[in-house]
Amino acid sequence: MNILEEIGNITFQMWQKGWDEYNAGNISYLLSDDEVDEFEIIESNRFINFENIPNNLRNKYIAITASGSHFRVIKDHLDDLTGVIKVADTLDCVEIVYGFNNSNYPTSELYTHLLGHSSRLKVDPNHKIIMHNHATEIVAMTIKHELDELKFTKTLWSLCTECIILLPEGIGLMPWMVCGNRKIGEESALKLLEHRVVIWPQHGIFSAGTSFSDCFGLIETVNKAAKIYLITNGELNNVLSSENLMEIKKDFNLTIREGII
Ligand code: 2HA
Ligand code: ZN
Repeated sequence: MNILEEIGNITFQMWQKGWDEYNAGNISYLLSDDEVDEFEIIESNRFINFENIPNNLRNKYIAITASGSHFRVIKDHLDDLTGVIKVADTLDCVEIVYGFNNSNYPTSELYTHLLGHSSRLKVDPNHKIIMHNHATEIVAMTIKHELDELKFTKTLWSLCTECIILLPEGIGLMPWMVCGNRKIGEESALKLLEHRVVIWPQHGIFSAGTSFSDCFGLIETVNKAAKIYLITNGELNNVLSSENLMEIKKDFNLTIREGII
């Protein structure tokens, strides 16, 4: 299975979870040289302007979903609804070098994807993927819970034991912002320097990871905790205490984010 087929599979699974209504969500994947060789790369002369490209992205090839694509059907229209872009060597642009047939273009969240990859590559040499969707319970929790990053993380950690183990660095929580522009991309990329999960209140979630399963799993974990928060109506009587969390930290030898417990 090539990477675009894998994107088709995972986007369908995300839609099945109810996380990707209509055209919600986008995914991008940094291709290795070997993975690039699997595609018949073309010079399409279809460019997308992108100023101030971070140096560590120059000449990278990235597989990515199309703007407006419906995750329900991407797997059936891979050549239209996915493709590969190449970040220019010196110019302020990226070029479509595979796919995006029938006048399709990469996702409207291109800024967050590109700047996010740049951030993660600085802190994780194995980084590959940025994944975005509108996971329902996470969005609901941003409506009910105080929007303070440290308090939000503490609540998530305290709801189920695995949460602190999988996300010892906590989650990044953005203020609400208009989506699809450079500003939200830059702010998200700053969060992604320290976090693999970034939440956009009243919108959705981004995860960064080394495989589709890794990214999907991070979102599943946060969404599970958020679901528990909602099921219990935020009546947090028997959650994990700070002492319990410290026990987990010690036993699993975790480096956890300061200031939360
Ligand atoms: O592509 O999810 O954030 C649709 C979106 C925008
Ligand atoms: Zn979105």
